[in-house]
Parts: sequence; C-alpha cells; structure tokens
Amino acid sequence: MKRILTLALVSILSTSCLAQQHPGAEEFAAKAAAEYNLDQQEVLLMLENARFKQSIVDAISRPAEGKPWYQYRPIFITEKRIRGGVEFWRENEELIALASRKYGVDPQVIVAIIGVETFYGSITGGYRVLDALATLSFYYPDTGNDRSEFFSKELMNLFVLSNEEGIPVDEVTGSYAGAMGLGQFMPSSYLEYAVDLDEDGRRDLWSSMPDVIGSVANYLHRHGWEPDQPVTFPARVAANANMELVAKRDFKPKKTIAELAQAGFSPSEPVNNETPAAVARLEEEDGDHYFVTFKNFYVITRYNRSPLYAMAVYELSEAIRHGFEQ
Ligand SMILES: [Ca+2]
Repeated sequence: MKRILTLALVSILSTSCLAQQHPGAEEFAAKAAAEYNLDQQEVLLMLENARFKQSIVDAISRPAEGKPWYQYRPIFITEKRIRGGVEFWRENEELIALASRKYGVDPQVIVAIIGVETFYGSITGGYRVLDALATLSFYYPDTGNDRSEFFSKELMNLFVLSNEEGIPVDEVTGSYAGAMGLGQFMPSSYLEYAVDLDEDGRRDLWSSMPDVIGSVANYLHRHGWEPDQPVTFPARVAANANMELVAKRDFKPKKTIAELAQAGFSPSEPVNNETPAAVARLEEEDGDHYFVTFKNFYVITRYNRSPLYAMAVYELSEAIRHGFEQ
C-alpha cells in the first residue's frame, strides 16, 4: 500500500513539475480530454516525456523557403535526385501506376513529392515527433509569425492518431516540424488523407510502400488534382503588366487566361482562354521571372505553401518523367 502511495505521489509530483516545464501543458491535456475524449492523465504523462529541443526552434527560425529561387532550386533539382526518382519509379512501377489510375494523379508528381520530401525515403527525419510538436506548441520562437496554434493542433492530432491507430506517440520519428514517414504527413493529414492501399488493415506511412504511394496520390487527388493538365508555364510579361496580380501566398487560380492576358501576363504555350490561372514570381540571379500557374500548381502548394516548393516539385517531376521515358 505504501509503495502504491509513493508511486502515486511521484506521479503527482512529476505532473506538477511538468506544468512548469511545459507552459500550457495542463490546459492542453484538459482540452484533449474535453474535446477529443482522450485520457487527460495519459496525455499529461506523455507530455512530461516530451523534450524541448533548441535545434527544432533554430530550424523553424530559418526555413529553406526563405531563400531566393536560384538558391532554393539547386537543393532539390540535382542529377542525383532525378536519377533517384527514375529508379524509384522503376522499382515501384506497378504500385505507382495503380495509385495514379485509382486517384487520377500524374505518376511523375507522386514520385517527385516523395523525392523532395525524403529523397525517396532515405531521409525521413530523426526527431521524435512528440518532441518536435511539443517544442513548437509550447516554445514557438518569436519570428513575427506565431504558428504555435497550428503545431498545438498537430500535437493534439498526434494523440488522436495514436489513440485511433495504435501508433506509439513517444516513438514515432519525423522532421523537425513533426512531418512523418516517406511522404512527410503531418498528423492531421495522416488522419484525413492516408490510405491503406495494401489492404492489411492499417495505414502505415513508414514501412508500407503501397500505403505511402497511395496516400501521396490521395492527398493530391483530394485537393483537386487534374490529371494530364498543365502545372505551370513561363509567362510573357507586357511592359505595362499589372503587378498587383502576382500572387504571394495564395495560388488559387482566380483569373481566367483571357483576364490575365488583358492584365499583361500570357503563358508561353497555348491555353484555353477560360482556364483559371494565377501568376507567380520567382527570383533568378538575373532578376525576377514570372509564371502562369494552374490548379495543379495550387494543389502542390497544399503540400507546402511555398511557390518555391511547388516549382521544385514540378521541375523535378518533369526531369524524372523525361528520364523514365528514355
Ligand atoms: Ca496498409
């Protein structure tokens, strides 16, 4: 009896220490119980196990997307990554064809996303997702853009995911931002878009290649991918073009090609006048370059908001397709 009391006391003491260690943890656990029907005490104990990581704070403070395009591009568009993509496609040809057909997504884009995210599974991130999400929920650095609420929701979804799918919260690894597996799915995306393509009864984005490939395809499909349609073309820009139409964060196509032409932006290839599009600007060493972007470009930005990311995925996908068809 005494031993049980002692254990209970240790548990209570460590729980109260935790509140000091992670500001907001008690509130988080209460919310987990009230809104998600999770075990409050279990969540608290798990959070106690979460470690603050300065390296995660440092990494989120200097994302690659802060670079100009001419410095960002060579990170992802390399001979090695193109060759790796062709090999990955050949190795998983039937699965990729199956997912492409089933979800209506061009195969080279499925390959390129996995290539940009994790180099086809060879770099999936060495952080515990629990540490990453707890650090970014409770200690988000002052970068002028506080995303702690976003990460707090993802931390909650990690507990939900663990509860629903039996994924061990304190073991799973991912990126410094908490993205998991070969396709780098955040917990909310895992819950919403992961699929069990190999039909073994569980969605496994770490070690089931069918589930990984199917889930990436399903993610793009659910965000509106249009198969066999263009992603982007370079734009010809008139001297008096209306630069206010250049998108910064939101690449949802809101103008027709005809309207953009009137505003001074025309795609380098013929496109139906009624097609919705947007305009992106990317910085090359010799100055700004402009692109007419379509629905599919927007869909890629659902994976990562940066137009640099979408352009890198697109360029890599085209280079891989070229290599694959040779
Ligand atoms: Ca499965």
